[in-house]
Amino acid sequence: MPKPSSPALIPGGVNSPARAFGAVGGTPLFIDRAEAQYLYDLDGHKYLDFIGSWGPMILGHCHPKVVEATTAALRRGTSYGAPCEAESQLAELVIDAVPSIEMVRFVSSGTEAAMSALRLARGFTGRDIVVKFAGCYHGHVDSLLVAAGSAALTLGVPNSPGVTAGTVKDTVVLPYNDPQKLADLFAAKGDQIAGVMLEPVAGNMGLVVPTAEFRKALRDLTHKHGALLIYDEVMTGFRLSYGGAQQLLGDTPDVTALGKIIGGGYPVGAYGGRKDVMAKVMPAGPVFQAGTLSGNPVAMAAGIATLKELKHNPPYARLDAMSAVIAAGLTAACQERNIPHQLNRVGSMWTLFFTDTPVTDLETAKTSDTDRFARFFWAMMDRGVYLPCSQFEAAFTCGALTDADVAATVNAAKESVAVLGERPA
Ligand code: KE4
Repeated sequence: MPKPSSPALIPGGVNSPARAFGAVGGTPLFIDRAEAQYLYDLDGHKYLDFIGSWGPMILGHCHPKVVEATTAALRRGTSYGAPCEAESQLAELVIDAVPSIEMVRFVSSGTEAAMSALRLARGFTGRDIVVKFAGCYHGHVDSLLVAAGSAALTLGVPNSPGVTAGTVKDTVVLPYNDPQKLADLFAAKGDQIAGVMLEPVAGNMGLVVPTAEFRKALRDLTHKHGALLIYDEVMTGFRLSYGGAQQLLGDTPDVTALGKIIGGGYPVGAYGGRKDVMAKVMPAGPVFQAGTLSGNPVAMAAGIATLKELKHNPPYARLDAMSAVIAAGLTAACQERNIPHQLNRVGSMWTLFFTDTPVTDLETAKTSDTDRFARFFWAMMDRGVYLPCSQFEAAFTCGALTDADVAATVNAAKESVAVLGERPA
């Protein structure tokens, strides 16, 4: 079987470092096909998929309604480079779902969404400084590739070569869940801050939950100083509830970045928010942003079908219940073996950290035993359970899972934890 892609053809043999298995060792699986809750590799092995393409596949793979909608769209042409009705249909669904979004612009990735939201915040306020939080990842936009999470953290380049000092001189990085440090910054430079961007539930340092105090400080301080509060919901949007993390938490940001699920597996990102802010986006306003494949009709069809299914048959309660059973099983398995662990979960996003320190930010996430995680990852893989290949990522439960799959996952976890070495105290 010829290698489908090799390091001789593509750097590292992958088109995104997050899937390079850098943190767990070994060679990435090459996937032949996916269906419902399963991935199938080139050798025909079947895996329960807890990555779901890093979030998009909340309904599972090849959902009939998504396949039907995209097949029909394909036959009407794949890209027009001109407005089409599907863009407005998906825009209406997004605006209807997320109360803080009054107007939305589609792009082709979460990176583009975050990058454009950042430019918009600076264009709207006329200010330069943007604030991000260590361990949060907003795609590979230069000015936010500082203390970044996800693959940047996993592979040890949270501050990538090629990002110049000039590019990041107006980026301030603070610790997540530290309202005092945020207040100190605003006291010193509040009138220079264009925006504060964060993952409202963080998934890119592993799953980290924001405190209510932190979220209140974010909203109060940005209001008080005229800075924009930007929720990067690329991962949490339509994942944690139909209205995203902000609906689940009861928050109202000024701008929201979206991606992943709104494309239903196709390349779609979006940014949206207050009408007065979005009115600054070209051609309505002066803030430039453009894209050849933005609003692509086939991608729009996938997003429309996905959001309609989520709206009319909301899976959230069941996703939460199944994830709770999995979390309880993982926790019990570690307790039985006296293995230091923290299980952080919000709905269908969860991470098992191998540390006895509560994980509330990047520094505490980094106390995890990543070697033990790697051994756990492979033990689960050997038992047909495909987890994210890094301690610093979130797992995603999908709606195609059955109760039998959940039980099999818990059983695989018990067997996998048993090989991790600790003995009862
Ligand atoms: P994309 O450009 O990869 O579509 O989105 C970037 C992005 C922005 N914001 C958040 C909160 C994100 O989680 C992401 C991308 N997430 C990673 C997984 N942690 C994508 C996986 C990858 O890079 O291959």
